[in-house]
Amino acid sequence: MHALVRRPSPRLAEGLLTHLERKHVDVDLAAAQWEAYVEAMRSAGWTTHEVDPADDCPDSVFVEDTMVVFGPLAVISRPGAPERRPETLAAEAAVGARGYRIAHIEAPGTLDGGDVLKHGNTVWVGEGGRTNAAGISQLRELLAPLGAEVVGVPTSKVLHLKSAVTALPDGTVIGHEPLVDDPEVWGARFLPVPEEPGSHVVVLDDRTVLMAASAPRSRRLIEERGYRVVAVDISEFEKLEGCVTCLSVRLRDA
Ligand code: CIR
Repeated sequence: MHALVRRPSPRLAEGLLTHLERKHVDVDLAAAQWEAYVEAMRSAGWTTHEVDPADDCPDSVFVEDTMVVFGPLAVISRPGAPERRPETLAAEAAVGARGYRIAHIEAPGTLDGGDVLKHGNTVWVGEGGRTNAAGISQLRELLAPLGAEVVGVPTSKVLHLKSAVTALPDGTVIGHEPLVDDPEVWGARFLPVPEEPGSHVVVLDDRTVLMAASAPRSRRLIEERGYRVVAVDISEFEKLEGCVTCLSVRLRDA
């Protein structure tokens, strides 16, 4: 199991904000939290590969947004925020070096990896501030030959679809309901969680998920369903609208 990560920029504190007020970001603490996040992945059996840093891009640590990986294909994104577009270059080189076939989202399409939730062959894509309809239809065409069904999901209350919902290994979709445009998209598979960061999980294996330490009540709910939860403090990234999912790209299909 392999994953891409990217060391935070010294300019992290200048990261973009859409839904939050700017708060002081402690860049040294962020660096320590990032190391602990990477260590948590390694302890769970993942080999991490660093994408070359992009020190001029404050949001580059949120490496998930640079691509969508499905089977043997890496679709390099065209981030909705123009400031973030230079981030994709080194990310493409890193995933290419791991043997992935490369495709690109092209103008006028925009798409951020944080808007893409995969489970099995279903790929839900948030259409909102960062990802547009053209980006979604390009992704649909690129993934259709691989057997993926791409489903567009309106996303107006949060930055990215995965700021509102993610999936447990069994396909249960967890979300903090006030931030989900339409939970009916997932019908009976939808499980509400009591805290916003409680809706963010990184699946480490069939029984284990990584979560933010800021969601203890949601953590208990997930543990009651039989999962082991590894919790990490990512407070400095949360101040920049980042969550556990955005800090890595898992390549286990490679
Ligand atoms: C941004 O606005 O792009 C960053 N400050 C946060 C990106 C978080 N990424 C994610 O949720 N996938």
